[in-house]
Amino acid sequence: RSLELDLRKAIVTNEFEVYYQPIIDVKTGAVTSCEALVRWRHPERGMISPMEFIPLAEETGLIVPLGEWILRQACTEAAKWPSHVTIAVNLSPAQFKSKNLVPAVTKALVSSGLPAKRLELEITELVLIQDNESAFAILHQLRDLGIRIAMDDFGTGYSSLGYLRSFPFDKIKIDQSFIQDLPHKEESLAIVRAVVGLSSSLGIVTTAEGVETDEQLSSVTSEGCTEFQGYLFSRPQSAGDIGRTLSEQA
Ligand code: G
Ligand code: G
Ligand code: MN
Ligand code: NA
Repeated sequence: RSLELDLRKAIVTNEFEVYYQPIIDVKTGAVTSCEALVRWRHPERGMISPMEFIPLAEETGLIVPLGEWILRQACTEAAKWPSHVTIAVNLSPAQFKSKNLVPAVTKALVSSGLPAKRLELEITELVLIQDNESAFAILHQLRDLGIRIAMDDFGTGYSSLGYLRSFPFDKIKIDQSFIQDLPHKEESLAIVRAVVGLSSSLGIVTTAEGVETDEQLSSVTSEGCTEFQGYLFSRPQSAGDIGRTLSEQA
């Protein structure tokens, strides 16, 4: 059977689960936010990575109902966390083209009771590349609701700097490929330094992604990144586990 048919069925039979990865304030060491990362427990194939099924969900349009489910799930879970912790949810380009994104986000906030300021949406440049006028219009509507907008995987796309001029992003997530080269690869260090400098002049928070070692953490700390995320602190955790992690912190 094709993976596409399985994916259609999996939405109906609820084979997905949302995991949460903590994001830590570099200065205080406290968890400030968690990123929602979807998992698929396939009845025969076991865990399937989002790297495999998200692209398929995008091609088939199934990312729209799946993305709405993830948003609802993530907001509902986050509403139970200490109120200073925010939730970050990834959005795909297809969700922007669906015309239903703003109502779906609003519904997720209303049904979960999560205040808009505790929701952050992560987008990549791919969202802005095709029809960026309508994408920017949607982003402005979301931001007007009080939701924060983060630019994800920064540095891996084509024309990130122009997008920073066109929209007031709240956060830049520096792609893990730059962080994992630190501190020895000079080019990566120079790029991280430049991105942090640029972001701080624009009043934008920076998150270093994919921090796996103490050496990388001390490097992003001395470069002035605001936050970090990565296996060094924690892998993505189930809803139950992240609930316990956060209540131990509080
Ligand atoms: O842990 P990780 O393997 O979770 O995720 C792999 C890729 O899948 C990443 O690029 C991540 O952005 C993407 N991804 C994970 N969860 C979601 C989601 O809920 N929505 C979208 N659009 N992408 C996701
Ligand atoms: O594309 P996006 O940045 O949304 O997805 C984040 C991806 O990075 C997820 O697949 C997540 O599991 C993965 N990730 C998070 N922390 C680390 C890390 O420390 N090392 C590696 N290799 N991957 C990580
Ligand atoms: Mn992300
Ligand atoms: Na990223």
